Amino acid sequence: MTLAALEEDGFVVLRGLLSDVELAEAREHADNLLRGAGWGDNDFDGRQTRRVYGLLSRAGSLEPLLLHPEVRRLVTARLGKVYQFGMLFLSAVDPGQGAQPLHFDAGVYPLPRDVEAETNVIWALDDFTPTNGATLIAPGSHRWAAGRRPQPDELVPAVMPAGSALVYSGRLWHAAGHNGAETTRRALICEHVLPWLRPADNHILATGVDQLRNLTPELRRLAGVAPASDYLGFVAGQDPEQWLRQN
Ligand SMILES: O=C(O)CCC(=O)C(=O)O
Repeated sequence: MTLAALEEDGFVVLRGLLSDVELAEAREHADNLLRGAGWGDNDFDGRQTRRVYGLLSRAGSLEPLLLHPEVRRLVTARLGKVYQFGMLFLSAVDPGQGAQPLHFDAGVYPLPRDVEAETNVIWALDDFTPTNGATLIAPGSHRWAAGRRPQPDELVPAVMPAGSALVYSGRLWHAAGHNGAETTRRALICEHVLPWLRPADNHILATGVDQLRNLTPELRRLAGVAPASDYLGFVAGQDPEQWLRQN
């Protein structure tokens, strides 16, 4: 049912995926990482938005979110068994931040519009409300032809309680909304990309080989260490896991 909604509407909101403890721990870890992060220096990242990248070596209490089985079930259904993280970051949309420019995440790839190259998730670490910058989405826009852009009346805010996950197609038009509230809207944003595409973030470089060895095998695979198929993603003719054990 959730998969059918994701395919039909281009998004689905999964509520109540985290226990109170998991949510509290994720928020605390997010705050530690966000502390000291500066605002963006461009309109897309947000001049009143803080972003933190390079999460894999310090995922901590965010790891259960990155590997949540319900999200992974949907992503696997859309992308297949092998996929990798694309862009992965914490985002803190501070009060006063205007709405982000509309976009679809897979727009970074020169692919036909009907290819599902990405299935992504925005974890709400705070309640997402119409006033605090809930993500604006254009339902069904993942099926739109190239060149069609959403009109204002085609956008709805993805209102959801903290601990929910907005799972959406990389072809869905969306943007962070305007935060007119007095509190920050925090989110963990995680893209999942077909294994034969270059991911938007270079997780191998950001994490480093030594830290990659310390990740759980699943997180390491998703960092892009898993080959897309025999030979595609090998290191010196070897499967990367074997290479990591021997080097
Ligand atoms: O924060 C959001 O609600 C969406 C952010 C987003 O789509 C992006 O930065 O690419």
